[in-house]
Amino acid sequence: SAQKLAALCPANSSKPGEYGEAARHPQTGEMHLPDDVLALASTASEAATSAKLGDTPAQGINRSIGPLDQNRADGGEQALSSNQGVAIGDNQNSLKAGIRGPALLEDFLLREKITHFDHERIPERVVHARGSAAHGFFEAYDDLSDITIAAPFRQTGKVTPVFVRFSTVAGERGSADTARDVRGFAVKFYTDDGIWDLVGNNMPVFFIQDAIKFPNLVHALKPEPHHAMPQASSAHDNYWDFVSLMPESTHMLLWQMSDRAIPRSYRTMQGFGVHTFRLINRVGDAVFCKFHWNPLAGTHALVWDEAAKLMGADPDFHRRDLWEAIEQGAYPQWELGLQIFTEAQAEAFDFDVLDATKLIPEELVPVRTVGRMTLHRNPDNFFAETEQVAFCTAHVIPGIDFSNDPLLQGRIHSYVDTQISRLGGANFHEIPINRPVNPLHNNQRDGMHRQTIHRGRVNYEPNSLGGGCPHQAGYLGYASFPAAVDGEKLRAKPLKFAEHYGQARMFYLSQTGAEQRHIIDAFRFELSKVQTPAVRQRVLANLANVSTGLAAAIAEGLGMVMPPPAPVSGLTVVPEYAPSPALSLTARPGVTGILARKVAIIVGAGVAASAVRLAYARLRAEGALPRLVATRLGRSTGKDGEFLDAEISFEAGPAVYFDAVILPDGLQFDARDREQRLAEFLRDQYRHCKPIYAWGSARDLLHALALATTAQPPLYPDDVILAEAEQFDAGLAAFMALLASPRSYARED
Ligand code: HDD
Repeated sequence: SAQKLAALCPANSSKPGEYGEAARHPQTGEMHLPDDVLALASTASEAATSAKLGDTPAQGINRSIGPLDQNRADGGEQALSSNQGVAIGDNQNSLKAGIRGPALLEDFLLREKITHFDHERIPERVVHARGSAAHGFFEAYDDLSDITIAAPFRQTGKVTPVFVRFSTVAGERGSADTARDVRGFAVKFYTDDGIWDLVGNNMPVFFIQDAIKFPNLVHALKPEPHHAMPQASSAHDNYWDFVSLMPESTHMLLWQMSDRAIPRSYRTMQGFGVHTFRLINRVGDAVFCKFHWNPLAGTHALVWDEAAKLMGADPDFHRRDLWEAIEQGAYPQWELGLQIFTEAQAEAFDFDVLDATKLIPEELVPVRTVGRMTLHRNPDNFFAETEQVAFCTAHVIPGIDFSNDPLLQGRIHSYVDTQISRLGGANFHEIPINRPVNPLHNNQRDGMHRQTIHRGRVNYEPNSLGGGCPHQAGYLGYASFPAAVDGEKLRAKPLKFAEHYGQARMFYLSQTGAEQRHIIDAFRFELSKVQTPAVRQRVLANLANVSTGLAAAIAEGLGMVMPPPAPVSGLTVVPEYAPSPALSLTARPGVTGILARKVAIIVGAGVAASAVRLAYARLRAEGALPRLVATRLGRSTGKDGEFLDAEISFEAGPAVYFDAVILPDGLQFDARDREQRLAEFLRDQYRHCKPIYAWGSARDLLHALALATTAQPPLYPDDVILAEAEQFDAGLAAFMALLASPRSYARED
């Protein structure tokens, strides 16, 4: 029955059942959007777009998983078999000569199984090895065909399937998610005109200006070669040695030391294409473009102490968060923004748009929002999809072209090349997750692991024996923009590339006080791990050109005397940019309220159980994820005689798992909590600047720990809400409003 099926399926209705009868009929790739996505789509300002979406026949069809169907397998109610389809009668005992005798060479079942196991691993990505991914779709708000013929923007409401992989850069495949690091933000669009990969990061600038430096950057960043330490961290001598000798990295270092490097969730970070790209329209006109992804859940970060604790408490924190949000139907969403500008405009900027260490302030070129991406389906299999997906900057489609950014130019080569060794040959495009959803025909043949069975005798072009097919697509094919090129062949860079400090300073001055403080703390932490004083000095000397206040504060934390500023290239003057408010994380509070926010409600004997249930229900109704946390699992009786069943204990659910905490009336320290985990829980919630709500007698707990001020509503200067028992409702409403807003760092002052 439908009910039985629903019970077997996870909460996310876009996911097929995995067990029993439901698993035997995997859903087809023609996946229609679940109602809840459509409901999400009709939120406030986007109502008009959603109405338009309703008109398109393509609506809600995620064809990216269509090609995966034929490869998806479920073993439910099936017998074991070998790779050759031979049924296996005994999977526990190898074939032996006599019951206590040696194993026989002829045991082909043993040998097949062990051989396959021996070769289960493939090389991990040389960077971005640690990642998590999901399926989804992109919907265009407008018809952009006056600007580009790129398929996803061709028509209002156009839906294009996507597969998105988020990652850290430095750590190995099994490293912790919350390391301080740049995050990868790679989007594969399965367009009508082929695959388009937008392989970006969560920061809009990069460390270096030319791809030829990339191997050095990565060698310096990765664990040092003699002892393979540290893991997933830039806090070591080699890294800071390299970047201190590379002043062009200064701007990126400010981003890397900022809260951006410890996002709260993949769902709450921006993405950027970084480079300048070109968009080309039907008549061949081109404009320059930068790509921005803005999360509808707002931009939120962890604090460092929390990130560090999470590395131990849950190394999969971001992976789990993404997975759970999608399973629960709280689909992560981003809007795509374009900064569009002409070549003539670009020439007037005092930085070079081909220099990936520079961004274009939004005040200079506004961001036009052109569509929205929703991730609504977790992969079926991590290896087959998330591990084998191959993103390549060379994958562009008609309407999108490169600029001459020397970093991008090198990337065009690197990604295809790396897949050849990582995925075992030139046929990686045939791996199901990498296949385009439109048909492809060419004369490329053979090679390792070829899947396609080409028919016919003709494997060349031009031909007459095959009727001239497959033939050139002519004007319908990909056309590079005919940009004029002249000059000498040389190894050099443009003059504007020589200026390294102006935008770094703009970024620093655009941060709030708390954000600036976090940057200083991060530099202090990283540099205190650097053993070589000369390296620390060089970093400080570079930073002195950004802000003497910043450099001096770091020096003070390291117990160092400020060195003189590093010499600045005589070829340039450091421009003074006005602060750009859009560069602060506080600029994007988000529109999805408390969706998928995790709230701990601490329970135990004698609490106001009915009110707890009410709070639980209200939070659930708004899309938050409350959990009842206690010293021990199991049932406790409230002061009103109602029962509550604790879902998780303090050991298994430490404070860092949650975005906020509620302390119900009647709660007391539990004598069985000998390690004082509740106190530790509350101190961490406080230290990490998360909302705390206590009503009735539970306020005493906070007073006992000196965590509550005496401020009265409506002023809660440090996000600790205290309410009388009878004001539970008003307190809860104030708490939920805080939960929807960015953290307030007032407690750090
Ligand atoms: Fe890169 C992976 C992003 C510069 C060479 N890069 C990789 C991934 C992301 C980025 C998100 C992971 C893709 C995935 O999830 O599979 N990389 C960037 C950005 C850059 C950048 C935003 C600068 C703007 N990268 C860059 C340069 C080079 C590379 C300059 C080489 C010249 N990147 C690679 C690579 C990787 C990679 C070695 C490793 C695994 C892979 O490609 O598939 O080819």
